[in-house]
Amino acid sequence: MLRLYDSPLSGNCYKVRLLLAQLGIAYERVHVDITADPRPPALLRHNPTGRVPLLQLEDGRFLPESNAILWHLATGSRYLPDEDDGRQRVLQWLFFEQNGHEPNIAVARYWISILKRPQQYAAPLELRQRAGHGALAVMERWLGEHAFFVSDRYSIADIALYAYTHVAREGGFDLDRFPAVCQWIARVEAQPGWVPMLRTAHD
Ligand SMILES: N[C@@H](CCC(=O)N[C@@H](CS)C(=O)NCC(=O)O)C(=O)O
Repeated sequence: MLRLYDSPLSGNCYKVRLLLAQLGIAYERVHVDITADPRPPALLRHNPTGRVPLLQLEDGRFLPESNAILWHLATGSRYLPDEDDGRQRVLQWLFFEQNGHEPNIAVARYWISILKRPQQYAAPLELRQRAGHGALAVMERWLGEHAFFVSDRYSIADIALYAYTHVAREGGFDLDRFPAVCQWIARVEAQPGWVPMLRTAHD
């Protein structure tokens, strides 16, 4: 059985849980406390960054990085196009998510809602919030003309971007400024097999 090293508070882990639910794949969860320092040695052995999510495959190999895990699990399914053009566009949005979106929106949420120390991070927080609103504006422009990010079909590009967008308010982001993004969030939540994010450290 697949084994997911997982934190309930992490949007990166939620991406994987959401896709596994939609694919109907059973898995075992190993709870990791992402606020603990230093990182658990078992994690560091199998992921040089020591971060979650980390997926142990059925053959024993370990796969880190949420979007690499999404790609692996979605291959051959309806959540990743077969043809080159669609796959390249999925990659385009996965890189955007990791470069322009997650480092701003997820990190602001972590400082405000998980560590609960916004004052300590006041200066970088303002920069991340400005850049995160910029990423939401990119999404708003695209979603003003498209139902989903690739080929107007729900894919892992949507899962990757949805994970932290739908909780962006927890990072101080004003989603009301982005109506097309809010409508897309509702479309994602209407997909078959959708499951909510876990909400507490004990889930
Ligand atoms: N690029 C990585 C980021 C992973 C990441 O930042 N994981 C966080 C939880 S969302 C974590 O493990 N934080 C604890 C730490 O940095 O030690 C991915 O997409 O999987």
